[in-house]
Amino acid sequence: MIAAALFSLAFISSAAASCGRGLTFIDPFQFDAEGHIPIPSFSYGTTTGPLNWHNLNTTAYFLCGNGTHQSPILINTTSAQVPPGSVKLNVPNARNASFENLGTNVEIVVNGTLQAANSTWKLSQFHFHTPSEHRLDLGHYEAEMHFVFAAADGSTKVAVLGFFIQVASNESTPLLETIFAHLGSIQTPGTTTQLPTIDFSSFQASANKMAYFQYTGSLTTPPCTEGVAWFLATTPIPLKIDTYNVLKGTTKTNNRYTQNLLGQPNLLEVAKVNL
Ligand SMILES: *[C@@H]1O[C@H](CO)[C@@H](O)[C@H](O)[C@H]1NC(C)=O
Ligand SMILES: *[C@@H]1O[C@H](CO)[C@@H](O)[C@H](O)[C@H]1NC(C)=O
Ligand SMILES: *[C@@H]1O[C@H](CO)[C@@H](O)[C@H](O)[C@H]1NC(C)=O
Ligand SMILES: *[C@@H]1O[C@H](CO)[C@@H](O)[C@H](O)[C@H]1NC(C)=O
Ligand SMILES: *[C@@H]1O[C@H](CO)[C@@H](O)[C@H](O)[C@H]1NC(C)=O
Ligand SMILES: *[C@@H]1O[C@H](CO)[C@@H](O)[C@H](O)[C@H]1NC(C)=O
Ligand SMILES: CC(=O)N[C@H]1CO[C@H](CO)[C@@H](O)[C@@H]1O
Ligand SMILES: [Zn+2]
Repeated sequence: MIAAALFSLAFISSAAASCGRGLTFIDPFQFDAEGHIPIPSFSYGTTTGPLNWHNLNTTAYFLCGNGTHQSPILINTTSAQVPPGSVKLNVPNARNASFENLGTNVEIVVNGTLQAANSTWKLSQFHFHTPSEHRLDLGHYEAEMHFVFAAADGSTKVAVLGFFIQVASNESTPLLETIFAHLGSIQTPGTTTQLPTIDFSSFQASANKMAYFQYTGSLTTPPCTEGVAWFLATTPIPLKIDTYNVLKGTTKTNNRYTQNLLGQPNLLEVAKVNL
């Protein structure tokens, strides 16, 4: 058993980040020789899952096991917020955007900007977790969407704009319905499809009217980089149940467990000491 585990660890290559995908200072983007997207070495399974990410590369993934400002976290209705108008998302209509199955999640690569926390940020991609990663008043939502940004000034600062997604029988979010209609084309990890023009105007108009929970945490996937400016919409967005089932059938379970309070020892350190 141990020999088998060591054997498979020997084949784990360099860092491949899902949440940080496209941030070249974290995860240099490249296709393999066949034009497929390389699949990350970490997973949401057992020995390569979130409890053991730090051991997949104790140098590169050190913070996954030892960071003290890790995400996701428990949020509650009294957590710090920025009011409506503090966050301005601007995503022009995207033509021929790539929709990619990274194995650990599905992402859409589009251009756009965010203005928040007195800074301008450049959109790298957005992707989905099922169920949600953050929990509100202890409860998960069915999914969570992450728009990932790099600082526009060229520094290595990262921001994530997150939205809880709640299933509904009577309403949905047109942007999500448009995108998820193409999930059937990327069922195989490593595959990609091109999307027809996507119109973000109504989604961003409503996003720009929302209040956001705000805190500084980390990427929720290896290398679990800290100093990430998080903005999480206080209002969930709806998704039709049937569409949600197609998303979940593709992404399966891809949420990291909630981490310790900001500034407190990493939960794995706490468990190690007390085990
Ligand atoms: C761990 O990550 C470092 C830095 O990214 C890299 O140089 C090294 O090859 C990785 N080690 C393994 C075993 O993958
Ligand atoms: C709400 O969250 C804050 C910040 O994490 C925490 O200090 C507070 O104890 C929480 N309150 C409840 C009722 O859970
Ligand atoms: C769409 O993007 C793909 C991949 O980047 C490219 O091969 C193709 O030529 C593009 N099509 C159009 C109409 O721009
Ligand atoms: C994003 O911008 C780059 C550079 O201007 C352009 O080549 C690319 O086609 C744009 N992508 C989309 C989806 O519009
Ligand atoms: C943005 O700038 C204003 C004015 O300088 C300041 O009061 C505010 O605290 C800043 N907000 C953030 C999130 O840095
Ligand atoms: C859908 O149903 C929910 C729960 O009953 C309700 O809160 C919401 O307003 C309804 N939405 C529409 C568009 O009818
Ligand atoms: C190797 C290392 O730096 N370990 C640290 C991990 O974090 C705990 C506190 O949470 C420190 O006590 C350890 O020294
Ligand atoms: Zn994410």
